Amino acid sequence: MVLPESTARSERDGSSNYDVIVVGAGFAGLYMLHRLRDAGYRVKCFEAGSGPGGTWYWNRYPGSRCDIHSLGYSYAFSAELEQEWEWSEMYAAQPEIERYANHVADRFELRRDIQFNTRVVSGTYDEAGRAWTIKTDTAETASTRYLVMATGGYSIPAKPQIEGIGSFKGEAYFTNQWPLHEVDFTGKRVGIIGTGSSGTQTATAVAAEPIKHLYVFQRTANFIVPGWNAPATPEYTREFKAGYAKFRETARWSGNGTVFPQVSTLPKLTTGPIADLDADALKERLEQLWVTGGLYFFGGVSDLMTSEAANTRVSDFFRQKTRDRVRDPKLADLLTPRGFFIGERRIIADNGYLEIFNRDDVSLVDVKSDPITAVTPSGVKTRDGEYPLDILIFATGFDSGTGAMLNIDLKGRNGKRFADKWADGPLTYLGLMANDYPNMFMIAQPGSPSIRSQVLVSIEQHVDWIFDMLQHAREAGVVEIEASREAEEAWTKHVSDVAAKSLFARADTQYVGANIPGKPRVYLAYLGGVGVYRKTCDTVRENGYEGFILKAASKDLTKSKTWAGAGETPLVWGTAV
Ligand code: N01
Repeated sequence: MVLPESTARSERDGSSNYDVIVVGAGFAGLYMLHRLRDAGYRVKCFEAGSGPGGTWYWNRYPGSRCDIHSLGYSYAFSAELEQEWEWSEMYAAQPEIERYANHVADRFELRRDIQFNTRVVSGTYDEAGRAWTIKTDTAETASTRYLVMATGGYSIPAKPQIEGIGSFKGEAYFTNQWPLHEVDFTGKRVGIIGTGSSGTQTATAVAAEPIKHLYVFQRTANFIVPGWNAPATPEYTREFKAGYAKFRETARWSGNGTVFPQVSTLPKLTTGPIADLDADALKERLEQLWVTGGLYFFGGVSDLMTSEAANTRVSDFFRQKTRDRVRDPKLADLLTPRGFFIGERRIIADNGYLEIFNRDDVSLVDVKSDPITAVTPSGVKTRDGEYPLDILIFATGFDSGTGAMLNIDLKGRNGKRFADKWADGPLTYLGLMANDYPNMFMIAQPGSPSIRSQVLVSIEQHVDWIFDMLQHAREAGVVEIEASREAEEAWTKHVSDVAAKSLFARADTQYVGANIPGKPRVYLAYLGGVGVYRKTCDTVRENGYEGFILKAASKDLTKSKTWAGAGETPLVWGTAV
């Protein structure tokens, strides 16, 4: 195999020069490393954790579980891997997903090029050398022509602004930085702050432990749909695997990448709009959504995010279902979401969460009406009460989307700080690159479907696209790739225009940065849908990488600095199952 010039050079002088440095060994980083190394690039991956898996490594809290069928929430790039890996449950728990990440690392011999326990803290672009130099928290330095940020959308914990947060004398944990050791809940008074996906899963699992008492501190009640987790039976697995090719292809061109499997052991999901259905037809469709469970009704109700009438019908139905599951009407009322549309905030797929509130040793503390005023050495203080605790768990979310990119001190052309570039919100072309930051790619970051998509679908699409671009660069002798300012401006406007058409951009959610004080209000993900987005990226490639500035050693190979545009983009995020 003919190695790229930089490879040959670095192998000769033994320096830490790479063709590509990949930051992060989550699902994005693992696949990027695999593709590039297979094609002969000299690649190094740095990972802060002690093992692979990224988000699924760090979020090892009790009850952590996937809420999309695991046979779908897995890599599609290898038919052998697809067939050989056996999921034990329809919705796998974190330990099994982490085992899967480890299996992938072993099967494709990725570990030898991953340096674990090493966090990349900075990256500086050298314009003359057309290369990046990164530094790590282990005081290492390495250079690379290309930098790929596989840093995830949910990597940096949000820091709750609560007085005295560090003063608690008992055991304190963040769900997204859960320790590797076992936590013993026996006979303990446990408090959980936060009732998003992480908090509700943790609460359900902790309630199953021999605790003394569990206090769930809820500020906002979320929409809860049943997860219907069950063992992955041999028939279900066999049938799913037999239909893999079609399933994967449908997901690639779908709305948000989440596709309900057409497997005979599962209920059938009908798709289409519901705003105009008559009462009987509506009831039938909504009950079908209930037995289907999970997050699939984004596909099942195609007008969910564009029609207030449709959304209200679904929202009211799920509100009633919540009330039906909780015996005490006062508690049921507190647990019922109100004031926003279903889907605006992350929907929660539960497996018995609401029922824990039918027990005497579990209490809901409504911190909307009685706000938390402080964490004290002995527990949590609210305006009207005090809750002594042995264990306090923060399930308080993430600096979503932008957090990880901004956590690394990146300097592009003329030493320009990336944090300054994104000070008013993310600016990208296709979510893949940013002007003034040549040779730096991003996987599933803001400006792409990212945190509002089935992220494995998004990751594979990005990795394949970046790989094609690097192959093109290699063949054409390109040494510098950069998003043009014009294309970046046009794309960023497009992302914002598409979001403005959706009901979902209105609420104060993590998706607009509202959970982090001072974060600019920008819809962080592209809502055109993964299929539309894929088509757009493919067209850009077919048009000779329009919108990208491509420089060979002494020649400008740029085809066009402008992006031709996506035309009229239908809002299909919630459609196409
Ligand atoms: O975080 P969140 P998450 N006082 O931001 C509350 C993915 N995920 O880790 O809503 C009191 O959703 C906050 O209250 P409010 C998934 O994509 C997937 O749960 O701001 N409460 C909220 O209840 C998801 O979108 C899976 O009023 C405070 C909670 O903390 C993403 O990760 C599992 C507070 C934060 O909820 C993030 O989910 C887990 C305060 N000071 C996660 N500060 C699955 O696949 C914050 N809160 C199933």
